Amino acid sequence: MDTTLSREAAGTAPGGRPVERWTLERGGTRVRLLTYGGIVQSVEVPDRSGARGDVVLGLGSAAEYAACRGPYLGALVGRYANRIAGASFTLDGTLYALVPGDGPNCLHGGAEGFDRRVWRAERVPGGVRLTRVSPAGEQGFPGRLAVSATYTLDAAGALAIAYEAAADAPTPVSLTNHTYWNLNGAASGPAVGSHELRLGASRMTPVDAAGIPKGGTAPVAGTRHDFRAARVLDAGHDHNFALDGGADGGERFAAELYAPASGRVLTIRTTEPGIQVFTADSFAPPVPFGPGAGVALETQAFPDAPNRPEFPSAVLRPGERYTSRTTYAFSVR
Ligand code: FUC
Repeated sequence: MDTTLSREAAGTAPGGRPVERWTLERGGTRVRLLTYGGIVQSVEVPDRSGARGDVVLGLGSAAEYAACRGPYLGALVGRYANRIAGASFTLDGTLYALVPGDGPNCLHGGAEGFDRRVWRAERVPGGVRLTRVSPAGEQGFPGRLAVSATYTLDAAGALAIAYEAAADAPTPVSLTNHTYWNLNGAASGPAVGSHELRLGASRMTPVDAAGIPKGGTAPVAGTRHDFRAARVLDAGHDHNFALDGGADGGERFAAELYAPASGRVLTIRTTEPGIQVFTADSFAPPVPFGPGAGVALETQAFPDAPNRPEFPSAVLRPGERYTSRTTYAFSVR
């Protein structure tokens, strides 16, 4: 059986544009997403005993998401996920100034990033495709960018998010989804301390106090960043890991998150070179979740790659096609 799809009106975004909520269901998984910000609002999957529960941190309406922007709950992040130092970069000899926000740096595409936009939705086999055009100069980024994000469920209930983009001028592009996971359920208490994490990363990108890469990558061996073997998720992580495995454009293992209490397992595979692990330590009111309530696992290009020639290139040029795919598979043990 293919994915069951339904849509309903879900209020309006700031500015008055109508928002839709789409529900996708297949193979034991039910996903709700909003056309506002491409937000993954809920993901319900069975626990060890077969009881379905919501394993992401979500809110009710588009207005609630708009008012609670800081954490990027469940959002589609772009045009460039993570930080660009000094909110500027030089490409082909031209200096571009972006909209800062995280101090002097650009974070997650600027003050009005892809997470603040209403996307157009259409049915596709297995799920729904969101599209929008990011005009040239949006938040300071060069070139008009036509973007799509396609959310599908497979027969086993795995969620795939596939991104595509094309530009009419060279531009950095890095798209991700900013869902916070708590496999014991959103209301169960902290994910930190109650989950085990394993990463397919033997190196990470060291950063300064503002989260800006210092340059190059460093081995995780012997540091608190070593998740090569599963271990209990501790607090204090907001770092990008350089994923091991082939650079042939195929998906590689990124992360396995396991909650012993519920038995739920999330396995993430991606075509991206990096994954940011953020343990939500900074959550405080008015964010309606406590510190460590969930963990964000953001597949992405490396932070500040537009200013870091040693990092894998994140530049899309006219005539090329940006493609990125991440799968979130659910199981129990
Ligand atoms: C992650 C972090 C940032 C930020 C954001 C909400 O991407 O890297 O520090 O707090 O989430």
